[in-house]
Formats: sequence, C-alpha cells, structure tokens
Amino acid sequence: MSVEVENDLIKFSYGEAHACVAKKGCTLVSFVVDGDEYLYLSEAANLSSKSPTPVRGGMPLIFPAFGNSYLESLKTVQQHGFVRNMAWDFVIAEVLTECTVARFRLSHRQCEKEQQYKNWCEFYGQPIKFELTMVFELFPDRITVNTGLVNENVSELEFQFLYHTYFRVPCVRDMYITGLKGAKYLDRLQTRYGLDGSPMLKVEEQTDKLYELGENNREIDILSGNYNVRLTASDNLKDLVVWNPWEENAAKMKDFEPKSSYRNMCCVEFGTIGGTTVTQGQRWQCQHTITII
Ligand code: TA6
Repeated sequence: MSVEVENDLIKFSYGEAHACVAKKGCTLVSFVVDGDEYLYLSEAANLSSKSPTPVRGGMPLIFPAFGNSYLESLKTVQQHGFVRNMAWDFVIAEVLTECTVARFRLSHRQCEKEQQYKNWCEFYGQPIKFELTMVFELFPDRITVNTGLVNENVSELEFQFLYHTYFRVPCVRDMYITGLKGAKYLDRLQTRYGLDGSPMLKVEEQTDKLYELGENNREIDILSGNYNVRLTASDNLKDLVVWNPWEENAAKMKDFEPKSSYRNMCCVEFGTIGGTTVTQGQRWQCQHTITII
C-alpha cells in the first residue's frame, strides 16, 4: 500500500492493485491488477500538465460538452470540453482499511484564463462558478471513480459528461462486449439509429456508437481472453459510447502511437450525453466502477 507523487503523476496502490492519475485532466492513466494493465495509453500521450493536448488514452473526463455539442448552451465550447486540458489540484491520498483513496479538484478559478471556459460563460452572461471533484477508490480487484459537480451561481447549469475510457485488450477482433442487448443506439458514423439485438457486440471495423442504456443494460462486460472487466455506473449515467478509430483514423491522429495499436484498444464510455442540469447551490454526482472479473 503506497502513495507517491512524482511531478504531475500521483501513483497509489492497494495490495496488488496499482493506479496512476495525471493531474492533466485528472486522467486515470494506469490501472494494474496482479501485474496486468487494463487501460490503453498511447506511447505518444503527453502526461505533462503543461501539454496543450489532452492525454490520448486512460480515462480523460469529457465535460461540459460531448463532441461538438448540439446543445445551444454548449455550441461555442470545443469538442469534448476543456476540463481534460486543465491541470487539476491533487488534494490528498490516504490508505484506508479496505482501499486507497485519492482526491482531486478543479474550480473555475483555475479556468479563468482558458478561452473555452470563457466561451461557455458567454452563454450565461456571467463567470460560471463551479467546483468539480474526482475521488478514486482503489480496491484489490476494482477501481471506483466518484465525480461531483457543484454549481455555485448559475440558476440552471447545463452540461454533458462522459468517462472517455480507453481499455487495453490483447486483440480487439477477439473482444466481445456484453450487456447491450435491447439497447437503442445511434451509429455516429452513418447517422443511423438501430437496436442491439445481439447478446454480444464485436468490434471489427471503425466504430462510433452511442447507446441509450435501459434498465437491463446496467452491467457491461468487456471479454477479451484473460482480460475481462465489468463496468457499472450510477443510474444517472444513461449513455454508453463504443469507439475504435480503426486503421485509417488511427493513422491521422498525431498522438496515437504505435499506429497499429488500434488493435489493442477499445473505448467503452459511460456518461450522460442528452444534457443534464444542476441548479444553483446544488451538487450533481455520479459514480463508475471497473471490476476485474
Ligand atoms: O467518444 C468517441 C469520440 O467522440 C469519437 O467520435 C472520436 O472522435 C473520439 O471521441 C476521440 O475524440 P478526441 O477529441 O479525444 O480525439
């Protein structure tokens, strides 16, 4: 059990489970259990807090906008928001009886110089005062991420939210995702709607699907040889994105290395994309757990 701070990285462990969070975007960049790494991280990812680009890999946080948002209040905010670009504060890490806990925080004060934050504030005609917190709890076989958002001054603050998680898999073609049966989806590549009738989803080409999860889709498994994980989340995360850029698009991404590593990753991302609001003085929160099975 240990906690180490190495410049911009916070490394902590509990028994045979190890995690590492970069202050840049409060991005979980490594989750190792019994010697096996479960997150994909590009070899070209820049983990420095000063880097101008978000971390390519791990679990960046998408907030307040998903993609180029269709929501009026978020139209001027860049793709996937700006908090993944900010240097978050590391608050404290503690080894407790059952797990190791690490806490991080980002407030509007750290974002005042960020153009995308300013664009967001323009819609409300005032500086948005907010605080985001991320609390990681590392257990021997799982990691839970708790996120909180406090809206201090806007009567109704609208946002989208997603854990943009890149999972490492031995071979994407041999991977199955289960738990999506009966869920409606939007194929974002063809702007086509569908319904998943199959008990198992295979990813064998460029994929970008946005699922609307029903009550039978609350447990999603990624099954891939000996790398098997179960994803669960609080009920307010009703959407799930499955993304793999495949060969041609991986080649176009400067920070995606090696180019062939699209074969060893798949993004499976819990979030809320329809748009959620938090009223002034209130706290919104959500939770996501990755368990090794
Ligand atoms: O979450 C899937 C997605 O929105 C894809 O459409 C793809 O563009 C991807 O995220 C990567 O986005 P990024 O801005 O991190 O390069």
